[in-house]
Amino acid sequence: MTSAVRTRSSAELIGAEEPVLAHNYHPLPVVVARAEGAWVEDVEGRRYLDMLAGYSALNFGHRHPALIEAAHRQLDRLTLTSRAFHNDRLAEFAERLAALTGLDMVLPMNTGAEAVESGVKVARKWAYDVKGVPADRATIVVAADNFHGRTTTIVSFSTDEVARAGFGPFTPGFRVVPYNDLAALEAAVDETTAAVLIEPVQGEAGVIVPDDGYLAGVRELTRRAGCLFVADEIQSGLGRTGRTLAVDHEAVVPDVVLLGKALGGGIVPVSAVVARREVLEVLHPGEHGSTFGGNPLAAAVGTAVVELLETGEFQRRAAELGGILREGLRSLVGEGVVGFRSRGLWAGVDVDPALGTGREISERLMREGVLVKDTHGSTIRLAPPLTITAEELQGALRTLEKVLVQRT
Ligand code: IF1
Repeated sequence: MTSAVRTRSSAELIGAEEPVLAHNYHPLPVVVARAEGAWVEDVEGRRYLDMLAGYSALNFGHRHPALIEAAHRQLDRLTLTSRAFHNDRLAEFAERLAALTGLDMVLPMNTGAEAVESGVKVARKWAYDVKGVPADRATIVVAADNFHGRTTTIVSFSTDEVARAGFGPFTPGFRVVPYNDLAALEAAVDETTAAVLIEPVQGEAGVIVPDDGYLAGVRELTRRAGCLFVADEIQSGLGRTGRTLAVDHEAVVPDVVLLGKALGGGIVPVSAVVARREVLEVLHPGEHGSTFGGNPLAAAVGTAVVELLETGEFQRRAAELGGILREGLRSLVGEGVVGFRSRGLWAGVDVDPALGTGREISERLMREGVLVKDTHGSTIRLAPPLTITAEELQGALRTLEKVLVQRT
């Protein structure tokens, strides 16, 4: 007997998740059913402007036609071989991604955390095989308030108790220094240091943009100390800040760049470690791997993403629209906004705590048709798709102004 497939309401779907889905998130009470461009639609047909864009995994908007076409084309040909065999998509993906970043070699992975973990392993192996650090003595210097993912090793060097508590024992070999502090960084680097691993802009910490010269300082300091500069561009990269990579704002070329999120076009998980040849050549067959890393579907979508970025169009849009975002936020300072940081189409907005928590502001915005995500306290993050129009962005800013004066 076929039961009629009745579409459950948002409320019914939220209720149905409760007993069967791990409670590792506290989502806003919106159930998205379809999306296109910068807009999503819930089960009841209500539309929302997506100002989170999957934490920058949707830089090209929901279902960008060129990316969907690349995925469909590949789905009809080949989806997975494992790396036990070659596939006809991977060479072009690696060539064009290396060229886009100005580096030499690519290690394809899937999630951002896998790229970070792979970067840690490669940096350590480089320290032993190339720099000559004694076995198991390599150290990696990271920044306080970092966010690099959720694996046990990665949370080992997190300074966020919520991300760490209950997951010990932790991986040793990491030193934590304040972000945006070159003197502290210099003091932490020594002959055991394999790498300095930082976000060029700290995302989860609230879109913390370092002082001009910080990234160039890290580059010079690591060059002088003979250790690697590993830039985690998983959230800041691929057009978000108005340049291909956030490090481009200071014309800095790291030894290793970690990419993810938008590299998969919002369709499949695609991440990568992109590095100088000397670094990735420390890996030999059998020493590292992944079932899905470099699969033909991921490579086809990743190549289409790189192709979108090769023209510079999205980077220019993020820079231009970022000016509108910045001006709009500046006009709200003193009108409910106590401060903000922005770079390109990415902003961390500190709302007056008297007006509510970040969560409460996010819920008010949701009721007005705009989706954002709070980070900590009363800070919300704005990271729309780079395909958003100026009118849509100005509409979102007007809505933010409206909810800041609401008390409900
Ligand atoms: C969650 C945060 C953002 C990242 C950077 C590596 C990764 C991330 C700079 C790992 C991932 C995601 C994780 C997701 C929410 C989101 C997030 F709030 F967690 F911190 F964006 F700020 N490096 N960030 O931002 O990539 O393994 O997730 O693919 O865990 O809730 P991933």
